[in-house]
Amino acid sequence: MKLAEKHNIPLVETQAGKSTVESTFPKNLGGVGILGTMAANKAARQADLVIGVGTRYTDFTTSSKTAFDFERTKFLNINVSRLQTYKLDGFQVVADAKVALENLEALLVGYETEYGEMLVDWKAEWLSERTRLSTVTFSRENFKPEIKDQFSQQVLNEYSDALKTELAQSTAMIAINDTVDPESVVVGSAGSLPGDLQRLWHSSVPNTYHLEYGFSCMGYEIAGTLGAKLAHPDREVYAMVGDGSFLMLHSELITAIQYNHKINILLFDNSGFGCINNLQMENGSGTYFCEFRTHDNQIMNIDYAKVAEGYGAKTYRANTVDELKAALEDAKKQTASTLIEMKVLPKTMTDGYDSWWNVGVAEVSERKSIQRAYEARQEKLKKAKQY
Ligand SMILES: Cc1ncc(C[n+]2csc(CCOP(=O)(O)OP(=O)(O)O)c2C)c(N)n1
Ligand SMILES: [Mg+2]
Repeated sequence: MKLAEKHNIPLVETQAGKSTVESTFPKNLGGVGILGTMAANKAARQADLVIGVGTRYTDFTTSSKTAFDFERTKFLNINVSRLQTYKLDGFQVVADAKVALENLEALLVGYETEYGEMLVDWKAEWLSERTRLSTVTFSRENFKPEIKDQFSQQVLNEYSDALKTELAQSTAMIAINDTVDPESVVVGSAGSLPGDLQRLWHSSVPNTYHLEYGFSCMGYEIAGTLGAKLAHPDREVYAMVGDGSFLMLHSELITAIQYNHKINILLFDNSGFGCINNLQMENGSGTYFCEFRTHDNQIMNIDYAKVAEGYGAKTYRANTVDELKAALEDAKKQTASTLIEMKVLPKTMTDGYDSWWNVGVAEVSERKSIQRAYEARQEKLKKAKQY
């Protein structure tokens, strides 16, 4: 923070690094890469030097090696793991981060980056985008551009009718951020939620954001939240979990009830593997078995609150922002574990900002849409750093 402040250096975050520095810190432009903010991705593209502090430069951080101007940008990698320092042909500094940064500070006396007021403007621009995302409303006639437009209006209306909701995921996410105590810990792992969390979640207290994004393993969310509770018995802990991840693994909810460690589960039910459905549809396959529909094509509306109630949790159903905020306030007062079920519309997660993910597409297909997606990927790969 000192270095960023003194020399006007933008600070961008990875999933593992988030909540090391408060979101309110003026030079903190938020998440970078595939799940990053517009502000952080702009700063990354314009940097001539990237100082990687403990980062492993995963595919998500580098937008599959397209996030930076590799012709020009150099990398200085500070890491306790020698292996990690070699990444992106970086200058290798095997050291403790704090010691290395303090040494760097001594060398930078009088230096200031050329970002100037741009950092202030980018941050302000992103905050207004975030505000816009906090009020996304579904419309029956005309869905707005912030809702991914892969499903037709008719299909979205069908979801709205089946799930009896008009709630957008990004709206719900920011409402939760506004309502839970800043010292509480949020835990996530898989689905579309990590993207919304990395872009939208503001941490104002250090070490309150815990994302398993090494493998993004579905089913980690509730188990990880129980772990966070054991580490922080005096804080509220919240699992951010999709319906797909919940179905895959939630048995630690029973362990939490059994041993009286209170956890809170925030279940975002969009009736499907939403992010995988996005990948299918963005890459020419169309929708393929990732919507939870019955044999006769009816959208499934599963009563997850009832499931958790059966285990002995205190449960809520919240399909509007007001219901959600009331449920969160009441959940804080409980001593037992809680689950808040939200029915959210598919395609209302946030989208990328000048980023790209190298997703495999079949090279051979009779489908024109897949052939086009394959060509587009090959084009994009030309711009990615090659080794
Ligand atoms: C153990 C495991 N299996 C498969 C995957 C691949 N995968 C990532 S997200 C996802 C679907 C998640 O669905 P859901 O939890 O409902 O989240 P949504 O995308 O709908 O927000 C799948 C199958 C994974 N990350 N982990
Ligand atoms: Mg889902």
